[in-house]
Amino acid sequence: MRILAPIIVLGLGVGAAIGAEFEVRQSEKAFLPERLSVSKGSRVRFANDEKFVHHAFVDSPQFAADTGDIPPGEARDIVFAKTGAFIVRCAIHPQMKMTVEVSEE
Ligand SMILES: [Cu+2]
Repeated sequence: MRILAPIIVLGLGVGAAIGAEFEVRQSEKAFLPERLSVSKGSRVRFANDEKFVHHAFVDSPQFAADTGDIPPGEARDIVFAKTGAFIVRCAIHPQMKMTVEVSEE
């Protein structure tokens, strides 16, 4: 028999996968990890570890999404509904960049 225990997201480490949920940290004006592979429909949480606002977005011809401002200590999600490789940027810090690769489920 398989026992399903409750899973706590924090403490599993950078980029840890929980079902179709992933977490990206925003720390020292960088996204961690810099590259993440997920399946289509996955929810990626962007957590702000800093004392100032971040604002993650994707703007590609195939897929666009925007978290809006993410206040310090808070998180916002993006659901990646299309396959492809998408660059995530921060609207406030142009040097911040990561890639999310989305494959078929
Ligand atoms: Cu930022």
